[in-house]
Amino acid sequence: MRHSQTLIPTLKEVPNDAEIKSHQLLVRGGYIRQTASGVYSFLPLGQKVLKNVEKIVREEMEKAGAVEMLMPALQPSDLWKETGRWYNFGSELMRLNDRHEREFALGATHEEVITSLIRDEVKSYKRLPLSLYQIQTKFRDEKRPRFGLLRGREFVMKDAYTFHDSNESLDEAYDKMFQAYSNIFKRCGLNFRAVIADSGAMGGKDTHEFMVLSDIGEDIIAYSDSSDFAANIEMAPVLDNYQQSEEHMQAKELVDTPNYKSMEEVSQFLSLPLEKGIKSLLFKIDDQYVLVLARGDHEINDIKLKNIYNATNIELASEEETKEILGADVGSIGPIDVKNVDVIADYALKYMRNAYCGANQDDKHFVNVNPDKDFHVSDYHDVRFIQEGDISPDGNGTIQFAKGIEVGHVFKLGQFYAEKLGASYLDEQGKQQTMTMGCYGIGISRTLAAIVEQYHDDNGITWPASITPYQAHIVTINIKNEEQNSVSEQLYKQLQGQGISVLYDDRKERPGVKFADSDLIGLPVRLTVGKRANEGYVECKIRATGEQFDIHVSEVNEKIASILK
Ligand code: 9G3
Repeated sequence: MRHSQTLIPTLKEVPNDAEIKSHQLLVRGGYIRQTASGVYSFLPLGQKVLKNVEKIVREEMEKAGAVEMLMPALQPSDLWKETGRWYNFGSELMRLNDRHEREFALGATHEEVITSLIRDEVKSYKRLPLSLYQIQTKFRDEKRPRFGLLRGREFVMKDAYTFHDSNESLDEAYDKMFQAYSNIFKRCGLNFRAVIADSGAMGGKDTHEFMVLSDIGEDIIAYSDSSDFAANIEMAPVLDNYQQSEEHMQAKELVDTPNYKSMEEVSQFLSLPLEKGIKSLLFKIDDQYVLVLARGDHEINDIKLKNIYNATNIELASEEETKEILGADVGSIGPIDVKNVDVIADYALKYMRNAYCGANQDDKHFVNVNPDKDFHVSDYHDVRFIQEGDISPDGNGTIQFAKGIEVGHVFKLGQFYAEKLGASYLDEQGKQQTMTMGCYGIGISRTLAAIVEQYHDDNGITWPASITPYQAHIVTINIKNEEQNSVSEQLYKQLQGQGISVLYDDRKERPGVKFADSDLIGLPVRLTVGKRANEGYVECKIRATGEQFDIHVSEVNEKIASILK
Protein backbone atom coordinates (compact mmCIF):
# COMPACT_ATOMS: atom_id res chain seq x y z
CA MET A 1 0.00 0.00 0.00
CA ARG A 2 1.34 3.47 -0.90
CA HIS A 3 0.96 6.04 1.85
CA SER A 4 -0.07 8.65 -0.76
CA GLN A 5 -3.06 6.50 -1.77
CA THR A 6 -4.47 5.67 1.64
CA LEU A 7 -5.76 7.66 4.66
CA ILE A 8 -3.53 7.70 7.76
CA PRO A 9 -4.15 11.06 9.48
CA THR A 10 -1.50 10.90 12.23
CA LEU A 11 -1.51 13.50 15.00
CA LYS A 12 1.39 14.99 16.98
CA GLU A 13 -0.69 16.05 19.96
CA VAL A 14 -2.54 13.77 22.35
CA PRO A 15 -6.33 14.15 22.05
CA ASN A 16 -7.44 15.60 25.37
CA ASP A 17 -10.41 13.22 25.83
CA ALA A 18 -8.11 10.18 25.52
CA GLU A 19 -7.05 9.14 29.02
CA ILE A 20 -5.33 5.81 28.27
CA LYS A 21 -2.46 4.86 25.97
CA SER A 22 -4.44 2.65 23.58
CA HIS A 23 -7.04 5.36 23.02
CA GLN A 24 -4.35 8.02 22.53
CA LEU A 25 -2.22 5.93 20.17
CA LEU A 26 -5.06 4.55 18.05
CA VAL A 27 -6.27 8.13 17.47
CA ARG A 28 -2.81 9.66 16.99
CA GLY A 29 -1.74 6.77 14.74
CA GLY A 30 -4.67 7.38 12.40
CA TYR A 31 -6.36 4.03 13.23
CA ILE A 32 -9.71 5.31 14.54
CA ARG A 33 -11.73 8.48 14.72
CA GLN A 34 -14.65 9.16 17.06
CA THR A 35 -17.94 9.77 15.26
CA ALA A 36 -19.96 10.18 18.47
CA SER A 37 -19.40 9.38 22.13
CA GLY A 38 -18.49 5.68 22.25
CA VAL A 39 -18.92 5.36 18.46
CA TYR A 40 -15.87 5.04 16.20
CA SER A 41 -14.86 4.86 12.56
CA PHE A 42 -12.09 2.38 11.78
CA LEU A 43 -9.79 4.07 9.26
CA PRO A 44 -7.87 1.82 6.81
CA LEU A 45 -5.11 0.84 9.28
CA GLY A 46 -7.69 0.18 12.00
CA GLN A 47 -9.80 -1.95 9.66
CA LYS A 48 -6.71 -4.00 8.71
CA VAL A 49 -5.91 -4.74 12.35
CA LEU A 50 -9.56 -5.57 13.09
CA LYS A 51 -9.51 -8.07 10.19
CA ASN A 52 -6.28 -9.61 11.49
CA VAL A 53 -7.82 -10.20 14.93
CA GLU A 54 -10.93 -11.62 13.26
CA LYS A 55 -8.77 -13.92 11.12
CA ILE A 56 -7.24 -15.49 14.23
CA VAL A 57 -10.70 -15.82 15.80
CA ARG A 58 -12.17 -17.48 12.68
CA GLU A 59 -9.31 -19.98 12.46
CA GLU A 60 -9.73 -20.97 16.11
CA MET A 61 -13.53 -21.10 15.90
CA GLU A 62 -13.15 -23.46 12.92
CA LYS A 63 -10.81 -25.67 14.97
CA ALA A 64 -13.37 -25.70 17.79
CA GLY A 65 -16.02 -26.98 15.38
CA ALA A 66 -18.03 -23.74 15.23
CA VAL A 67 -19.62 -22.66 11.94
CA GLU A 68 -19.85 -19.00 10.97
CA MET A 69 -23.16 -17.33 10.19
CA LEU A 70 -24.48 -13.77 10.45
CA MET A 71 -27.51 -12.53 12.37
CA PRO A 72 -29.24 -9.17 12.04
CA ALA A 73 -28.51 -6.19 14.28
CA LEU A 74 -32.22 -5.26 14.00
CA GLN A 75 -34.10 -7.51 16.43
CA PRO A 76 -37.92 -7.62 16.80
CA SER A 77 -39.04 -6.77 20.34
CA ASP A 78 -41.35 -9.79 20.63
CA LEU A 79 -38.38 -12.19 20.92
CA TRP A 80 -37.09 -10.13 23.85
CA LYS A 81 -40.59 -10.05 25.33
CA GLU A 82 -40.75 -13.87 25.17
CA THR A 83 -37.59 -14.13 27.31
CA GLY A 84 -38.68 -11.19 29.47
CA ARG A 85 -35.49 -9.30 28.76
CA TRP A 86 -37.26 -6.48 26.90
CA TYR A 87 -38.24 -5.10 30.29
CA ASN A 88 -35.16 -6.26 32.22
CA PHE A 89 -32.82 -4.01 30.33
CA GLY A 90 -33.40 -0.31 30.66
CA SER A 91 -31.88 2.39 28.53
CA GLU A 92 -28.74 0.32 27.89
CA LEU A 93 -30.71 -1.62 25.25
CA MET A 94 -30.98 0.67 22.22
CA ARG A 95 -34.51 0.60 20.82
CA LEU A 96 -36.22 2.07 17.76
CA ASN A 97 -39.53 1.85 15.88
CA ASP A 98 -39.84 1.06 12.19
CA ARG A 99 -42.12 2.90 9.79
CA HIS A 100 -45.08 0.78 10.94
CA GLU A 101 -44.38 1.73 14.55
CA ARG A 102 -43.19 -1.81 15.30
CA GLU A 103 -40.61 -1.94 18.13
CA PHE A 104 -37.06 -3.17 17.51
CA ALA A 105 -33.86 -3.43 19.50
CA LEU A 106 -30.38 -2.87 18.12
CA GLY A 107 -28.66 -6.15 19.03
CA ALA A 108 -26.74 -6.02 22.32
CA THR A 109 -26.38 -9.81 22.14
CA HIS A 110 -28.11 -12.58 20.20
CA GLU A 111 -29.45 -15.31 22.51
CA GLU A 112 -33.05 -14.51 21.50
CA VAL A 113 -32.36 -14.41 17.76
CA ILE A 114 -30.27 -17.59 17.57
CA THR A 115 -32.50 -19.62 19.89
CA SER A 116 -35.66 -18.73 17.97
CA LEU A 117 -33.89 -19.67 14.73
CA ILE A 118 -32.78 -23.07 16.11
CA ARG A 119 -36.26 -23.62 17.57
CA ASP A 120 -37.67 -23.33 14.04
CA GLU A 121 -34.97 -25.30 12.22
CA VAL A 122 -33.80 -28.11 14.54
CA LYS A 123 -36.19 -30.80 15.81
CA SER A 124 -34.17 -33.98 16.30
CA TYR A 125 -31.36 -35.11 18.61
CA LYS A 126 -29.56 -36.25 15.44
CA ARG A 127 -28.83 -32.62 14.57
CA LEU A 128 -27.14 -31.91 17.94
CA PRO A 129 -24.67 -30.70 19.05
CA LEU A 130 -24.55 -27.52 16.98
CA SER A 131 -21.99 -24.74 17.34
CA LEU A 132 -22.64 -21.48 15.48
CA TYR A 133 -20.93 -18.11 15.66
CA GLN A 134 -20.95 -14.67 14.11
CA ILE A 135 -18.71 -11.65 14.09
CA GLN A 136 -21.01 -8.67 14.25
CA THR A 137 -21.58 -5.18 15.50
CA LYS A 138 -23.23 -4.91 18.90
CA PHE A 139 -24.99 -1.92 20.43
CA ARG A 140 -25.11 -1.13 24.15
CA ASP A 141 -25.95 2.39 25.29
CA GLU A 142 -23.31 2.61 28.02
CA LYS A 143 -23.99 5.33 30.57
CA ARG A 144 -20.37 6.45 30.49
CA PRO A 145 -18.53 5.36 27.34
CA ARG A 146 -14.80 5.79 28.01
CA PHE A 147 -11.30 4.56 27.17
CA GLY A 148 -11.93 4.58 23.43
CA LEU A 149 -12.64 1.09 22.05
CA LEU A 150 -12.50 -0.48 25.52
CA ARG A 151 -15.99 0.70 26.43
CA GLY A 152 -17.88 1.79 23.33
CA ARG A 153 -21.58 1.94 22.49
CA GLU A 154 -21.12 0.24 19.12
CA PHE A 155 -18.48 -2.46 19.01
CA VAL A 156 -17.47 -5.65 17.20
CA MET A 157 -18.13 -8.92 19.00
CA LYS A 158 -17.65 -12.56 18.11
CA ASP A 159 -20.55 -14.34 19.73
CA ALA A 160 -20.96 -18.11 19.54
CA TYR A 161 -23.85 -20.29 20.69
CA THR A 162 -23.90 -24.07 21.16
CA PHE A 163 -26.92 -26.38 21.39
CA HIS A 164 -26.94 -29.76 23.13
CA ASP A 165 -29.02 -32.73 24.22
CA SER A 166 -27.09 -33.15 27.48
CA ASN A 167 -24.85 -31.38 29.97
CA GLU A 168 -21.98 -33.70 29.04
CA SER A 169 -22.22 -32.48 25.45
CA LEU A 170 -22.27 -28.87 26.68
CA ASP A 171 -19.20 -29.55 28.83
CA GLU A 172 -17.34 -30.81 25.76
CA ALA A 173 -18.22 -27.71 23.71
CA TYR A 174 -17.33 -25.45 26.64
CA ASP A 175 -13.90 -27.07 26.97
CA LYS A 176 -13.27 -26.75 23.22
CA MET A 177 -14.25 -23.08 23.31
CA PHE A 178 -12.11 -22.56 26.42
CA GLN A 179 -9.12 -23.99 24.54
CA ALA A 180 -9.94 -21.91 21.44
CA TYR A 181 -10.03 -18.72 23.55
CA SER A 182 -6.67 -19.55 25.11
CA ASN A 183 -5.22 -20.09 21.62
CA ILE A 184 -6.73 -16.84 20.32
CA PHE A 185 -5.37 -14.64 23.09
CA LYS A 186 -1.99 -16.38 22.97
CA ARG A 187 -1.80 -15.80 19.20
CA CYS A 188 -2.70 -12.14 19.81
CA GLY A 189 0.37 -11.99 22.03
CA LEU A 190 -1.70 -11.10 25.10
CA ASN A 191 -0.82 -11.75 28.74
CA PHE A 192 -4.20 -13.04 29.96
CA ARG A 193 -5.83 -15.21 32.64
CA ALA A 194 -9.01 -17.30 32.43
CA VAL A 195 -10.79 -16.46 35.68
CA ILE A 196 -13.78 -18.00 37.44
CA ALA A 197 -16.54 -15.45 37.01
CA ASP A 198 -20.08 -14.60 37.97
CA SER A 199 -22.72 -15.41 35.38
CA GLY A 200 -24.65 -12.31 36.43
CA ALA A 201 -28.04 -11.98 34.75
CA MET A 202 -27.29 -14.87 32.40
CA GLY A 203 -27.89 -17.51 35.05
CA GLY A 204 -26.42 -20.92 34.33
CA LYS A 205 -23.56 -22.27 36.40
CA ASP A 206 -19.98 -22.39 35.13
CA THR A 207 -18.64 -19.29 33.52
CA HIS A 208 -15.14 -17.94 32.91
CA GLU A 209 -13.93 -14.50 31.89
CA PHE A 210 -10.75 -14.07 29.89
CA MET A 211 -8.90 -11.13 31.40
CA VAL A 212 -5.98 -9.24 29.90
CA LEU A 213 -3.79 -8.03 32.76
CA SER A 214 -3.59 -4.24 32.67
CA ASP A 215 -3.47 -1.44 35.25
CA ILE A 216 -6.31 0.35 33.49
CA GLY A 217 -8.53 -2.74 33.64
CA GLU A 218 -11.86 -2.20 35.40
CA ASP A 219 -12.08 -5.70 36.87
CA ILE A 220 -10.06 -6.98 39.82
CA ILE A 221 -8.67 -10.52 39.55
CA ALA A 222 -7.71 -12.54 42.61
CA TYR A 223 -4.99 -15.02 41.64
CA SER A 224 -2.71 -17.38 43.49
CA ASP A 225 1.01 -16.61 43.46
CA SER A 226 1.82 -20.32 43.17
CA SER A 227 -0.99 -22.08 41.29
CA ASP A 228 -3.19 -21.31 38.28
CA PHE A 229 -6.12 -20.38 40.49
CA ALA A 230 -7.65 -17.10 39.29
CA ALA A 231 -11.12 -15.64 39.87
CA ASN A 232 -12.96 -12.38 39.37
CA ILE A 233 -12.92 -10.80 42.82
CA GLU A 234 -16.73 -10.83 42.77
CA MET A 235 -16.66 -14.61 42.73
CA ALA A 236 -13.42 -15.66 44.38
CA PRO A 237 -14.38 -18.18 47.10
CA VAL A 238 -12.72 -17.81 50.51
CA LEU A 239 -11.37 -20.87 52.28
CA ASP A 240 -13.00 -21.59 55.67
CA ASN A 241 -9.76 -22.38 57.44
CA TYR A 242 -9.77 -19.89 60.32
CA GLN A 243 -8.22 -20.75 63.68
CA GLN A 244 -10.68 -21.14 66.58
CA SER A 245 -9.94 -18.40 69.12
CA GLU A 246 -8.66 -19.95 72.37
CA GLU A 247 -9.80 -17.01 74.49
CA HIS A 248 -12.00 -17.82 77.47
CA MET A 249 -15.57 -16.60 76.84
CA GLN A 250 -16.48 -13.56 78.96
CA ALA A 251 -19.88 -12.07 79.76
CA LYS A 252 -21.13 -9.40 77.36
CA GLU A 253 -21.18 -5.81 78.56
CA LEU A 254 -23.03 -2.77 77.25
CA VAL A 255 -20.79 0.28 76.69
CA ASP A 256 -21.42 3.87 75.55
CA THR A 257 -19.95 4.73 72.19
CA PRO A 258 -21.16 8.31 71.82
CA ASN A 259 -21.17 9.37 68.17
CA TYR A 260 -18.82 6.56 67.11
CA LYS A 261 -20.38 5.01 64.00
CA SER A 262 -17.95 3.32 61.64
CA MET A 263 -16.10 0.13 62.56
CA GLU A 264 -12.84 2.11 62.52
CA GLU A 265 -14.16 4.72 64.95
CA VAL A 266 -15.61 2.13 67.35
CA SER A 267 -12.42 0.04 67.18
CA GLN A 268 -10.37 3.18 67.97
CA PHE A 269 -12.67 4.25 70.82
CA LEU A 270 -12.76 0.77 72.42
CA SER A 271 -9.06 0.33 71.54
CA LEU A 272 -9.92 -3.12 70.23
CA PRO A 273 -8.65 -4.30 66.82
CA LEU A 274 -10.96 -4.41 63.78
CA GLU A 275 -10.70 -8.19 63.61
CA LYS A 276 -12.34 -8.37 67.06
CA GLY A 277 -15.31 -6.43 65.72
CA ILE A 278 -18.54 -7.68 64.14
CA LYS A 279 -19.68 -5.61 61.14
CA SER A 280 -23.49 -5.74 60.68
CA LEU A 281 -25.19 -4.66 57.47
CA LEU A 282 -28.92 -4.86 56.83
CA PHE A 283 -29.65 -5.91 53.22
CA LYS A 284 -32.89 -6.00 51.29
CA ILE A 285 -32.65 -9.17 49.18
CA ASP A 286 -35.56 -9.24 46.74
CA ASP A 287 -38.34 -8.50 49.23
CA GLN A 288 -36.85 -9.80 52.49
CA TYR A 289 -34.52 -8.12 54.96
CA VAL A 290 -31.41 -10.01 56.04
CA LEU A 291 -28.86 -8.91 58.65
CA VAL A 292 -25.45 -9.95 57.36
CA LEU A 293 -22.48 -10.20 59.73
CA ALA A 294 -18.78 -10.16 58.87
CA ARG A 295 -15.54 -9.67 60.79
CA GLY A 296 -14.63 -6.00 61.17
CA ASP A 297 -11.61 -6.22 58.87
CA HIS A 298 -13.53 -7.95 56.04
CA GLU A 299 -15.85 -6.57 53.35
CA ILE A 300 -19.25 -8.13 52.60
CA ASN A 301 -19.57 -9.30 48.98
CA ASP A 302 -23.07 -8.53 47.66
CA ILE A 303 -22.58 -10.70 44.54
CA LYS A 304 -22.01 -13.75 46.76
CA LEU A 305 -25.07 -12.76 48.82
CA LYS A 306 -27.14 -12.46 45.64
CA ASN A 307 -26.03 -15.93 44.50
CA ILE A 308 -26.71 -17.49 47.94
CA TYR A 309 -30.30 -16.24 47.78
CA ASN A 310 -30.54 -16.70 43.99
CA ALA A 311 -31.96 -13.18 44.12
CA THR A 312 -32.96 -10.90 41.27
CA ASN A 313 -31.94 -7.80 43.12
CA ILE A 314 -30.13 -6.89 46.28
CA GLU A 315 -29.44 -3.60 47.98
CA LEU A 316 -28.42 -2.17 51.34
CA ALA A 317 -31.45 -1.20 53.45
CA SER A 318 -31.82 2.56 53.76
CA GLU A 319 -31.06 4.44 56.98
CA GLU A 320 -34.80 4.77 57.60
CA GLU A 321 -35.54 1.09 56.99
CA THR A 322 -32.65 0.15 59.28
CA LYS A 323 -33.88 2.46 62.04
CA GLU A 324 -37.43 1.14 61.70
CA ILE A 325 -36.49 -2.54 61.65
CA LEU A 326 -33.60 -2.67 64.13
CA GLY A 327 -34.39 0.37 66.25
CA ALA A 328 -31.04 2.10 65.83
CA ASP A 329 -29.05 3.93 63.23
CA VAL A 330 -26.71 2.01 60.93
CA GLY A 331 -23.67 2.75 63.08
CA SER A 332 -25.14 0.98 66.11
CA ILE A 333 -26.90 -2.12 64.72
CA GLY A 334 -25.92 -5.68 65.66
CA PRO A 335 -27.22 -9.27 65.87
CA ILE A 336 -28.19 -9.41 69.57
CA ASP A 337 -31.94 -9.89 70.33
CA VAL A 338 -32.84 -9.47 66.68
CA LYS A 339 -36.27 -11.01 66.22
CA ASN A 340 -37.78 -9.82 62.95
CA VAL A 341 -35.03 -10.49 60.42
CA ASP A 342 -32.89 -13.43 59.37
CA VAL A 343 -29.27 -13.24 60.58
CA ILE A 344 -26.52 -14.84 58.51
CA ALA A 345 -22.77 -14.57 59.03
CA ASP A 346 -19.50 -15.07 57.23
CA TYR A 347 -17.58 -18.21 58.24
CA ALA A 348 -14.99 -16.09 60.05
CA LEU A 349 -17.49 -15.31 62.82
CA LYS A 350 -17.78 -18.98 63.83
CA TYR A 351 -14.35 -18.80 65.45
CA MET A 352 -14.52 -15.38 67.15
CA ARG A 353 -14.49 -14.91 70.94
CA ASN A 354 -15.31 -11.80 72.99
CA ALA A 355 -16.08 -9.62 70.01
CA TYR A 356 -17.73 -6.18 69.94
CA CYS A 357 -20.84 -5.26 67.96
CA GLY A 358 -23.63 -2.69 67.76
CA ALA A 359 -26.27 -2.96 70.49
CA ASN A 360 -29.26 -1.90 68.36
CA GLN A 361 -29.41 1.19 70.59
CA ASP A 362 -28.04 4.48 69.24
CA ASP A 363 -24.45 5.16 70.43
CA LYS A 364 -24.19 1.87 72.31
CA HIS A 365 -22.17 -1.28 71.62
CA PHE A 366 -21.66 -4.62 73.33
CA VAL A 367 -18.19 -5.98 74.12
CA ASN A 368 -17.25 -9.59 74.93
CA VAL A 369 -19.93 -10.91 72.63
CA ASN A 370 -19.80 -14.57 71.57
CA PRO A 371 -21.64 -16.15 68.62
CA ASP A 372 -24.29 -18.77 69.49
CA LYS A 373 -24.01 -17.79 73.18
CA ASP A 374 -25.10 -14.14 72.81
CA PHE A 375 -26.79 -14.18 69.43
CA HIS A 376 -28.23 -16.64 66.94
CA VAL A 377 -26.88 -17.10 63.43
CA SER A 378 -29.27 -19.01 61.15
CA ASP A 379 -26.56 -19.86 58.62
CA TYR A 380 -22.83 -19.39 58.11
CA HIS A 381 -21.77 -18.69 54.51
CA ASP A 382 -18.80 -17.49 52.47
CA VAL A 383 -20.02 -13.89 52.10
CA ARG A 384 -16.87 -11.82 52.20
CA PHE A 385 -14.58 -10.48 49.49
CA ILE A 386 -11.30 -12.32 49.25
CA GLN A 387 -8.32 -10.16 50.27
CA GLU A 388 -4.66 -10.01 49.23
CA GLY A 389 -2.71 -12.32 51.52
CA ASP A 390 -5.57 -14.80 51.97
CA ILE A 391 -4.70 -18.43 51.34
CA SER A 392 -5.62 -19.38 47.77
CA PRO A 393 -8.94 -21.31 47.69
CA ASP A 394 -7.12 -24.28 46.14
CA GLY A 395 -4.91 -24.28 49.25
CA ASN A 396 -1.91 -23.56 47.06
CA GLY A 397 -0.14 -20.21 47.57
CA THR A 398 -1.33 -16.75 48.59
CA ILE A 399 -3.81 -14.46 46.88
CA GLN A 400 -2.57 -11.41 44.97
CA PHE A 401 -4.75 -8.86 43.12
CA ALA A 402 -4.35 -7.64 39.55
CA LYS A 403 -6.43 -5.37 37.33
CA GLY A 404 -7.87 -6.92 34.19
CA ILE A 405 -9.65 -6.00 30.96
CA GLU A 406 -12.38 -8.51 30.15
CA VAL A 407 -11.89 -9.54 26.50
CA GLY A 408 -13.84 -12.80 26.53
CA HIS A 409 -16.60 -14.45 28.52
CA VAL A 410 -17.85 -18.05 28.17
CA PHE A 411 -21.05 -19.34 29.76
CA LYS A 412 -22.80 -22.64 30.36
CA LEU A 413 -26.27 -21.21 29.85
CA GLY A 414 -28.37 -24.26 30.66
CA GLN A 415 -31.97 -24.34 29.42
CA PHE A 416 -33.27 -20.85 30.23
CA TYR A 417 -33.44 -19.50 26.66
CA ALA A 418 -34.52 -22.80 25.09
CA GLU A 419 -37.28 -23.07 27.68
CA LYS A 420 -38.51 -19.52 27.19
CA LEU A 421 -38.44 -19.72 23.39
CA GLY A 422 -39.50 -23.36 23.03
CA ALA A 423 -36.33 -24.73 21.44
CA SER A 424 -36.85 -28.49 21.86
CA TYR A 425 -35.96 -31.71 20.05
CA LEU A 426 -37.19 -35.31 19.91
CA ASP A 427 -34.75 -37.61 21.71
CA GLU A 428 -33.92 -41.19 20.70
CA GLN A 429 -37.11 -42.40 22.39
CA GLY A 430 -39.11 -39.83 20.44
CA LYS A 431 -39.66 -37.79 23.60
CA GLN A 432 -39.77 -33.98 23.44
CA GLN A 433 -36.76 -32.50 25.30
CA THR A 434 -35.61 -28.92 25.92
CA MET A 435 -32.21 -28.03 24.47
CA THR A 436 -29.22 -27.10 26.63
CA MET A 437 -27.07 -24.15 25.53
CA GLY A 438 -23.72 -22.47 25.90
CA CYS A 439 -22.72 -18.98 24.76
CA TYR A 440 -19.28 -17.53 24.21
CA GLY A 441 -18.25 -13.91 23.51
CA ILE A 442 -15.06 -12.12 22.50
CA GLY A 443 -14.87 -8.34 22.27
CA ILE A 444 -12.95 -8.05 18.98
CA SER A 445 -12.52 -4.26 19.00
CA ARG A 446 -11.84 -4.36 22.73
CA THR A 447 -9.15 -7.03 22.15
CA LEU A 448 -7.53 -4.73 19.58
CA ALA A 449 -7.31 -1.95 22.17
CA ALA A 450 -6.07 -4.38 24.84
CA ILE A 451 -3.23 -5.41 22.49
CA VAL A 452 -2.17 -1.76 22.15
CA GLU A 453 -2.29 -1.42 25.95
CA GLN A 454 0.27 -4.24 26.16
CA TYR A 455 2.25 -3.33 23.02
CA HIS A 456 3.43 0.27 22.95
CA ASP A 457 6.34 2.47 24.03
CA ASP A 458 6.89 6.24 24.29
CA ASN A 459 7.05 6.63 20.51
CA GLY A 460 3.93 4.69 19.61
CA ILE A 461 2.49 1.23 19.00
CA THR A 462 4.71 -1.85 18.69
CA TRP A 463 2.35 -4.37 17.01
CA PRO A 464 2.93 -8.11 17.37
CA ALA A 465 3.61 -9.63 13.92
CA SER A 466 0.32 -11.57 14.04
CA ILE A 467 -1.77 -8.40 14.31
CA THR A 468 0.18 -5.60 12.58
CA PRO A 469 -1.71 -3.89 9.70
CA TYR A 470 1.38 -4.24 7.49
CA GLN A 471 4.57 -6.25 8.06
CA ALA A 472 7.13 -3.82 6.65
CA HIS A 473 7.32 -0.03 6.38
CA ILE A 474 9.41 1.41 3.51
CA VAL A 475 10.50 5.02 4.16
CA THR A 476 12.29 6.95 1.40
CA ILE A 477 14.44 9.82 2.66
CA ASN A 478 14.26 11.84 -0.54
CA ILE A 479 11.54 10.75 -2.93
CA LYS A 480 12.88 13.22 -5.55
CA ASN A 481 16.25 11.40 -5.64
CA GLU A 482 16.12 9.10 -8.69
CA GLU A 483 18.36 6.44 -7.11
CA GLN A 484 16.42 6.30 -3.84
CA ASN A 485 13.10 6.27 -5.66
CA SER A 486 13.98 3.33 -7.90
CA VAL A 487 15.47 1.27 -5.05
CA SER A 488 12.31 1.95 -3.02
CA GLU A 489 10.04 0.89 -5.87
CA GLN A 490 12.09 -2.25 -6.48
CA LEU A 491 12.06 -3.11 -2.76
CA TYR A 492 8.28 -2.54 -2.61
CA LYS A 493 7.73 -4.99 -5.50
CA GLN A 494 10.29 -7.51 -4.24
CA LEU A 495 8.73 -7.73 -0.73
CA GLN A 496 5.16 -7.92 -1.97
CA GLY A 497 6.30 -10.53 -4.49
CA GLN A 498 7.31 -12.66 -1.48
CA GLY A 499 3.92 -12.16 0.20
CA ILE A 500 5.17 -9.60 2.71
CA SER A 501 2.59 -6.83 3.24
CA VAL A 502 4.15 -3.40 2.88
CA LEU A 503 3.23 0.21 3.67
CA TYR A 504 5.36 2.41 1.44
CA ASP A 505 5.76 5.98 2.68
CA ASP A 506 6.13 7.75 -0.68
CA ARG A 507 5.06 11.14 0.64
CA LYS A 508 6.97 14.32 -0.06
CA GLU A 509 7.56 14.86 3.66
CA ARG A 510 10.70 15.63 5.71
CA PRO A 511 12.47 12.45 6.98
CA GLY A 512 11.76 13.43 10.59
CA VAL A 513 8.04 13.44 9.95
CA LYS A 514 8.23 10.05 8.25
CA PHE A 515 10.27 8.51 11.07
CA ALA A 516 7.95 9.87 13.75
CA ASP A 517 4.89 8.55 11.87
CA SER A 518 6.57 5.20 11.34
CA ASP A 519 7.28 4.82 15.09
CA LEU A 520 3.74 5.93 15.92
CA ILE A 521 2.01 3.55 13.46
CA GLY A 522 4.17 0.78 14.87
CA LEU A 523 4.85 -1.71 12.04
CA PRO A 524 7.37 -4.38 13.12
CA VAL A 525 10.11 -3.53 10.58
CA ARG A 526 11.13 -0.25 8.92
CA LEU A 527 13.35 -0.12 5.80
CA THR A 528 14.84 3.32 5.20
CA VAL A 529 16.08 4.05 1.68
CA GLY A 530 18.65 6.84 1.87
CA LYS A 531 22.23 7.77 0.91
CA ARG A 532 23.53 4.21 0.51
CA ALA A 533 20.76 3.33 -1.97
CA ASN A 534 23.25 3.56 -4.81
CA GLU A 535 25.32 0.76 -3.19
CA GLY A 536 22.12 -1.30 -2.81
CA TYR A 537 22.10 -0.86 0.97
CA VAL A 538 19.11 0.18 3.07
CA GLU A 539 18.77 0.68 6.82
CA CYS A 540 16.63 -1.83 8.67
CA LYS A 541 15.05 -0.97 12.04
CA ILE A 542 13.24 -3.44 14.28
CA ARG A 543 10.42 -1.45 15.94
CA ALA A 544 10.04 -3.52 19.11
CA THR A 545 13.72 -3.46 20.09
CA GLY A 546 14.93 -0.30 18.34
CA GLU A 547 17.81 -2.32 16.88
CA GLN A 548 18.96 -0.98 13.50
CA PHE A 549 21.55 -2.03 10.90
CA ASP A 550 22.37 -1.65 7.20
CA ILE A 551 21.42 -4.52 4.94
CA HIS A 552 21.74 -5.22 1.20
CA VAL A 553 18.41 -5.30 -0.67
CA SER A 554 19.17 -8.87 -1.81
CA GLU A 555 19.07 -10.04 1.85
CA VAL A 556 16.04 -8.04 2.96
CA ASN A 557 13.35 -10.65 2.29
CA GLU A 558 15.10 -13.39 4.23
CA LYS A 559 15.91 -10.99 7.10
CA ILE A 560 12.35 -9.74 7.39
CA ALA A 561 10.96 -13.26 7.30
CA SER A 562 13.20 -14.19 10.23
CA ILE A 563 12.36 -11.02 12.21
CA LEU A 564 8.62 -11.62 11.81
CA LYS A 565 8.80 -15.20 13.14
C1 9G3 B 1 -28.57 -6.40 26.81
C2 9G3 B 1 -27.73 -5.31 27.08
C3 9G3 B 1 -26.48 -5.49 27.63
C4 9G3 B 1 -26.03 -6.80 27.91
C5 9G3 B 1 -26.87 -7.88 27.63
C6 9G3 B 1 -28.14 -7.70 27.07
C7 9G3 B 1 -24.35 -8.23 28.68
C8 9G3 B 1 -26.38 -9.22 27.90
C9 9G3 B 1 -24.58 -10.65 28.73
C10 9G3 B 1 -24.20 -11.32 27.45
C11 9G3 B 1 -24.00 -12.79 27.56
C12 9G3 B 1 -23.30 -13.38 26.37
C13 9G3 B 1 -23.40 -13.88 24.01
C14 9G3 B 1 -21.93 -13.63 23.86
C15 9G3 B 1 -21.21 -13.73 25.17
C16 9G3 B 1 -21.88 -12.91 26.26
N1 9G3 B 1 -24.78 -7.00 28.44
N2 9G3 B 1 -25.12 -9.32 28.43
O1 9G3 B 1 -27.05 -10.25 27.68
F1 9G3 B 1 -29.77 -6.18 26.27
CL1 9G3 B 1 -28.30 -3.72 26.72
O2 9G3 B 1 -24.11 -10.71 26.43
N3 9G3 B 1 -23.99 -13.12 25.13
